[in-house]
Amino acid sequence: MREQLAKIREEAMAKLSAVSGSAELEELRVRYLGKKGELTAVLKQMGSLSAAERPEMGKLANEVRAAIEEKLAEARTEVEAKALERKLRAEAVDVTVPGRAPRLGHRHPMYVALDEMKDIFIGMGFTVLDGPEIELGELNFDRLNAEPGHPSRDWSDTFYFDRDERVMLRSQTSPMQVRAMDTMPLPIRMVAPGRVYRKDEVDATHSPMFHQIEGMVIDKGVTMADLKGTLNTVVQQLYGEGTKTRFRPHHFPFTEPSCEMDVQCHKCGGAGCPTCKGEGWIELLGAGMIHPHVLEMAGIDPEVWSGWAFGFGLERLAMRRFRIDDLRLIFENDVRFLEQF
Ligand code: 2U9
Repeated sequence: MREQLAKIREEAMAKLSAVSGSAELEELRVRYLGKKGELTAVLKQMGSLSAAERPEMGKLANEVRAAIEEKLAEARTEVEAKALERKLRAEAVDVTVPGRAPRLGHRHPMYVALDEMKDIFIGMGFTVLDGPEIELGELNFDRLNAEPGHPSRDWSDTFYFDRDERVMLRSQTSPMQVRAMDTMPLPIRMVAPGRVYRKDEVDATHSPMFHQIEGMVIDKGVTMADLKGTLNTVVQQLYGEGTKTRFRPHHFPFTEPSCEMDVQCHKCGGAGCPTCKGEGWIELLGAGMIHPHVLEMAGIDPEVWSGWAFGFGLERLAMRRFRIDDLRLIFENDVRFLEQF
């Protein structure tokens, strides 16, 4: 038995000195110290020893176990250190290698124009609202005074989801004004930018999806003078101090009276040139005093409250601002085009 123990010790020491990985280490631990290990097997034979031999052999066996445990711990420390070193080497980063500069994008030119617009209105105390692009026909048409049979409700113009014309892709952002009237306390000053949809064929100036920004003010004693004053202020900020505007009468079902606003051509100063098609003026937006019936439908008393509203197309604004001559370029998302702004 003495020889057996000496052999186990010698062998274990040799094997543990040459161990190379943690799996092998575990294998050796089980082999020598495990329940079914070599040392346990020897100890099981203790019963056959004489009472005089037993303590001596027990002491020897314990020494062997202690020696193997110590060596095992030593080998484990070494294996772990080697593994850490390997990992560090594999994951090393050479901080002296020159970096690769990331290609930074920027806002789409139309959103540059939109953000500028939002800033101007926020500066005047307007709230910016966002709303659904899938709308109820009721909010998009009925509540805006566009009666059944109104040309804008035609199937050739509008994307409906059902035969009853109950659900549709909004054709204007105006339903957001209706939602505002239904939910916000008076007085209201709000703008609603967003996508709108109309069944237009794609060409240089048309797209079945485009963006609008519309706005509305409702308060006591609001008049056409407020409309003109506010929109003139917006134009001065957009196109510079001293930019001239003119208002022409127009018709919309949701405003009465209605008008369109032109800005004097920035290219020729009003003399007439290709940019303004010889007119000297460029159409910018539509506006008007909110129709009393539109206020009534929202439960707002037109004898007490009055308001004005406006709407314009964002693509046209961005195209003029950045001198883009084809609407399709705005939506194609060709980086070679977008990079220029
Ligand atoms: C409510 C009351 C009034 C919104 C308005 C316009 C005039 C207008 C178009 C111009 C070109 C949009 O991009 S475009 O197609 N819009 O001219 N929009 S007044 O008037 C409202 C809206 C909601 C309750």
